[in-house]
Amino acid sequence: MFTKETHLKIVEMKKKKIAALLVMFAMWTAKQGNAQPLRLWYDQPATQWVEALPVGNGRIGAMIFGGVEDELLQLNESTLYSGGPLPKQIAPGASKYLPEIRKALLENEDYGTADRLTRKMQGPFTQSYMPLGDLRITQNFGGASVTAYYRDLDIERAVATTRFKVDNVVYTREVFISAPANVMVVKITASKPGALTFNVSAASPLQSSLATFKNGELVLTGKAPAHVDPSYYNPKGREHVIQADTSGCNGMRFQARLKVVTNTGTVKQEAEGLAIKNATEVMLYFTAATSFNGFDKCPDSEGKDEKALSQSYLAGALKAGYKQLLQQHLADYKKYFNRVSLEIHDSLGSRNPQAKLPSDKRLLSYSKGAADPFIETLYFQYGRYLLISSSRPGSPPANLQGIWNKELRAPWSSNYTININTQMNYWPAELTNLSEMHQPLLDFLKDLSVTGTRTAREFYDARGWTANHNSDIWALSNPVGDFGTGDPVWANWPLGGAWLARHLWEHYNYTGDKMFLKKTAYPLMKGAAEFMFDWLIPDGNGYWVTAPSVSPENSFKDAKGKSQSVSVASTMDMAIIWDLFTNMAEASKILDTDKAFSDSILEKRSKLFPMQVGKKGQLLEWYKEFEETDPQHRHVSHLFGLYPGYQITADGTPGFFEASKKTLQIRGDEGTGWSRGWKINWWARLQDGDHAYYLVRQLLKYTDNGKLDMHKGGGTYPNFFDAHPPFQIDGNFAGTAGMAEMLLQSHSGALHLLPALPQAWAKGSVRGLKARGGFEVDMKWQNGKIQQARIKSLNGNECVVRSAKPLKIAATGAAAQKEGAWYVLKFKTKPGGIYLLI
Ligand code: FUC
Repeated sequence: MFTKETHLKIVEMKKKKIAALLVMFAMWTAKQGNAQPLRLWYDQPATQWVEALPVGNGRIGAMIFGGVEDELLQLNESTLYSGGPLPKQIAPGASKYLPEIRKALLENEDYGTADRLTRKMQGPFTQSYMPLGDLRITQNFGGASVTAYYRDLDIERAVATTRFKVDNVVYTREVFISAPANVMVVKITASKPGALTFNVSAASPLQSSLATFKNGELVLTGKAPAHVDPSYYNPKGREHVIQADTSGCNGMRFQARLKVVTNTGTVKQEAEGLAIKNATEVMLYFTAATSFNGFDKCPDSEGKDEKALSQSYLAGALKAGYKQLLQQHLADYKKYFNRVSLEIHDSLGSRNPQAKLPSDKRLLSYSKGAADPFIETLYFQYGRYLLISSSRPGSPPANLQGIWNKELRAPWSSNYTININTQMNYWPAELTNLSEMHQPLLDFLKDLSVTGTRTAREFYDARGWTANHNSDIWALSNPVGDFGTGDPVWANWPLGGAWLARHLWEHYNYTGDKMFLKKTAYPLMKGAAEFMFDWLIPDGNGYWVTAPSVSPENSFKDAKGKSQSVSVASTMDMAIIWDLFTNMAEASKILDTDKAFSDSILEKRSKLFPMQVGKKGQLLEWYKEFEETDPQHRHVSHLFGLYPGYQITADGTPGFFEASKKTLQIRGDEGTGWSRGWKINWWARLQDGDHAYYLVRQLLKYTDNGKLDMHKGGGTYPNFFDAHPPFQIDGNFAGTAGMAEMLLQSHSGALHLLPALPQAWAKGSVRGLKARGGFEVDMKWQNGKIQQARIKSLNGNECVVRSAKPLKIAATGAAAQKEGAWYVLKFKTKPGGIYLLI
């Protein structure tokens, strides 16, 4: 008889079985784990910057060359910029050109006049991100031969090691940069007692002076210029680097400090540095601080006390000592890094002959076609490593080069380009479980909204806030171009703030943090929406349009065949506004606030100038079917609605979904690093795993700086930095995000498991990816099909899972139903609940 007891027994047995399955699953993913250690390693020192290895804590950054007799650690501090706060007024009266521009565009289709007048609506360029200096360790071996050379960057520990042998002595240098202690630690050892004799010194390309002290301390004190022009702006007769600003605010101060600690040998003070003799183990503790005191404070007259700061960081580190610093660093770093693991099955595993190659040669061999999934997982995790190392709460957002820059006039000022690059830096943040690393960008938006409110009023006669093509640590938001020399195709583009605002919304989506939505996100999103509300104008045919409008940074041919860029309602403009208005309305519903405003933006949204499909079946980039000046242009801005937006989906807008595919086919797979990175994400959203994978391989194409094709030469440097070329970190981040997007998507109301799995990734597992709605997802798959998924519900929201193969909930047996092309499984969850799907 089926008694209550039998029933309870069955329930108990089932529970045990599920518990056992969960344990097996955990063991399986652990075993699958990283069969090969996640390391970049080399058998020779770096001979150029893109071979050096990056370490960082969001604040201090170092590029380690691993030289034997001459070791170079090129240093950065993430707040060190030229310039100072922006004036309250930039170009009074700039908005007065708008009526004339709009008349030229809407009444006369006179793009030339519109272009000419739009140039009058420009302000200054941004300032530049500065290098801090070089730390040199010189060890003279008198030409003795070096054997067993090895250097690596262990991204599971965020520790870099250089090791070599001279005269039978093994010398080791180990470097890490601790975020909790804000200090870089270099541990130098010799295998033979007393064999360590070297000099350490520091210098800066900025105005600076070095002081050395008897107690083994070295202090580099300096000042950033009051102004630095972008590297691409070189009008004759102009000083491009201005050290002092006698009429306004002088530049930022900095101080870097290093202390040598050793129990063995001697430390001697010399004019150029410190001389260490006959030691066995030596610690170098290095830290740095600047006088940066916020985007609106003069870093000189209102600056922080960089001396006191650097002293206190160093004192703290010395008090803690090496052992504790290392422990603290590892605990802190691993807390973030270990949240996600990815394994793509390699049938040869560690027997793969590629595994014996140093990382640069291995990458080269991979880019010539070798099957080596480890390179892909390494690249994926390297993106996460770079984000943890360059973007920490309290630091500025990661810039065009993260935090690693050696040049006074770096490419594009190593600043924020917000028509794609800065946003791209943060694509992996939420999805790959690094929500905290998103914080610097979200905090920055508060600053940007302050200058952006002035820009909205002064340049566009509108409420709310806006930002254009570029920004910097001073939260510049005006159209750049130095008052008229900029090309509107990039300079005049007031959509940057609205695009950035979606990061606030996504942070809420992934975390479910309602307090954040209410206090931080909503007011900023609303300000961005108010600007767009005012910026839209009627086109006379019943639609709301933007004018002037550009599609970054592409141009078209007008009726006379002349290249133009300023027109009306570019597809990207409309897509960003649609995205913002949609998210805003949703946020207002969740918070139960501002219904009238929400209704008004939804009303405008319903009459936004629509997306259109052109003669070739492609999505149109502009409001008319113009001929493109460069049909293979690296920007494909009109696909914003496909990714990062979600206006275009397979089920919701199948026509535009197909047109997006056509657009990408016409554009081709070439491009800069970031362009290829974006394409991975687009093909993932188009659910074409093999095409996405092809682009992964394109992005990982080895490049060693030999040739510089600025527009189509994207790839990966020997140190796995993304090559635009030159180096730009955005491609690294887009690559990581894209690989995750191939495995998990959650933008259209469901957790889509393995939406774009390529044939090359037939077997594998992933642990810890995050999905919107507050879920953490582990999966394993085989023969291209999902085997099991484990979903942790963080907030107790209802979970909708979409997959190609029918899944059921192990605990209840509830099975997925076929819906269109997919199987869909819906279930209620409890906060903290774990659900095994088989
Ligand atoms: C945009 C891109 C360039 C480059 C620069 C930093 O202007 O078009 O390719 O990435 O940003």
